[in-house]
Amino acid sequence: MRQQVVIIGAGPAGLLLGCLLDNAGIDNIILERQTKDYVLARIRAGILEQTTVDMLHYAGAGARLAQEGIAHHGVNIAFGQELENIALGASTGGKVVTAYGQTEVTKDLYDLRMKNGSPTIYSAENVSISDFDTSNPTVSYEQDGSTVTISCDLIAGCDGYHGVSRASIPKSAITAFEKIYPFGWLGVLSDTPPVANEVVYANAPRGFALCSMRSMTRSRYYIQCDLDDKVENWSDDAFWDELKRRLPSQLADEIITGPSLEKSIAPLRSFVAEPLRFGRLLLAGDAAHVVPPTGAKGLNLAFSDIHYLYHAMKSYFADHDDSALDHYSYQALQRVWKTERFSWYLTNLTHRFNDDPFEQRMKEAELAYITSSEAGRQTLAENYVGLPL
Ligand code: FAS
Ligand code: PHB
Repeated sequence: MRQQVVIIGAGPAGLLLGCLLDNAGIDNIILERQTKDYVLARIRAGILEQTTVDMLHYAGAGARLAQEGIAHHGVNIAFGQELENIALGASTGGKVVTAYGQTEVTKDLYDLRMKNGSPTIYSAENVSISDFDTSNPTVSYEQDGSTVTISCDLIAGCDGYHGVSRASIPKSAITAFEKIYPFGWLGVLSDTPPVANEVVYANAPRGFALCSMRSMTRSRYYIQCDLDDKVENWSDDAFWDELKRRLPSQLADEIITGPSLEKSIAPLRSFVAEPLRFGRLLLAGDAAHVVPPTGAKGLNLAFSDIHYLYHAMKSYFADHDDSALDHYSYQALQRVWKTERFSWYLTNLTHRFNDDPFEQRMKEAELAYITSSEAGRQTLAENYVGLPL
C-alpha cells in the first residue's frame, strides 16, 4: 500500500491533520492503536482558543461547535476570599475562549473523517516506523494476525506523549526538556449546573481548585492532589467537601453537587522535544510537547502545530519544498515555548507545593498585581485567549 502521508494517532491532532489533508487532496491514512469507542469516550480538555475554533470551521467540523460551544468573555482568579474576573476581549481585540469538550471535538472530527471516506485504522497493533531518515519511509502495523506495510512520503507522529513516533528517534538526534510537578489533578465530571459562567482558577491554602464546564448542565471540577493519591480514596462527598473548602464562600455556598459521571487523576508535566522534524517524520501535539492543564493549552497547542504542519505539507507536495518541513519545526516551537511558559507560570502561581512562606507571599503579591494592574490583566488575557499563530 502507498500513501502520501501516514498519520499515527487518531486523537485531535491526527484527526484534524487527516481532515485538512483530505480537503487538500493529499492522500493519507490514520493508524490508531485503541478502539474507536475508547478514543471517542476520552474526557480531557474543555476550553478552545479562537484559533482552534477557526481551524475546526476551516476543516469543515465546526457546525455543532457553533451551536453548542459557550463563549467565555472572561476568566476568574480566586485567592483567599478574593474573586477577580479578568476580561478577555477588552485588551485582545474582542477575543474570547469557547467551552466545548475535547470529547466533542474528537467526535466532530471523527464524523468528518468518516464522511470524507479516507482510511482510519483503529486497533492497529504494533505500529512501527522504518527508514524515516531516507526518501522511502515505511510504516507497518498488525491487525487480525496479518502485518500491513505502507510506503509513504511523510509520517506525522500524532500519537501523544507515550506514542511510538518520538520513541523511534535515536536519542542522539533529539533533545528533551522536562519538568514533573510534585502533584496531580483529581477531576470530576457531573451533570450539575456550573457554579460560575466562566472558568475559575483558585489558589487556596488547602491547594488549587478549578471550576469549569461542558455545558450549562454539565460541570467539570478539579482539585490539586498528591502525586500518589488514588481515585478510590475520594468518595463523591469527600470531593465536593474539599472543593468547597478551596473556593471563596460566595462560590462554595452556591455549588450544586451530584454524582460523578467520571473521576480521574492526571499527573502534570511540562515537556518539549526538539526539533520536531527528523527526515520524513514530523512530530505534532502531545507527541512533541506536553503542558500542565492549567491555562487550558494542551489541545490548543496541538492544533497550532497542525496549522503549521498542514501548510508545510501542502508546500512540500505542491513545490517539493523540503525547507517547508524544517520551517515547520522552527515555527511551531516558537509558539510551543511561549505557551509552555504561560502554562508553567499559571501552574506555579495557583498551586501550593512547597511550604516556603516567602514563596507564598510572592504568589499572593503577583496575584494582587496582575488583578489590579491594567498591564497585568492584559498580559494574562492575551496569553489565555491564545497567542497569534
Ligand atoms: P492524544 O494523546 O490526544 O492522542 C494521541 C493518540 O495516539 C491517542 O488516541 C493514542 O491512543 C494514539 N496512540 C498512542 N500510541 C500509539 C501507537 N503506538 N500507535 C498508534 N496510535 C497510538 N489539555 C487541556 O487543555 N485541558 C485539560 O484539562 C487536559 N486534561 C488532560 C487529561 C489527561 C489525562 C491527559 C493525558 C491530557 C490532558 N490534556 C488536557 C491534554 C490533552 O488534551 C492533549 O493536549 C491532547 O489530547 C493532545 O492531542 P494529541 O496530540 O492528538 O494527543
Ligand atoms: C476543563 O474544562 O477541563 C479545563 C478548563 C481549564 C483548564 C483545564 C481544564 O485550564
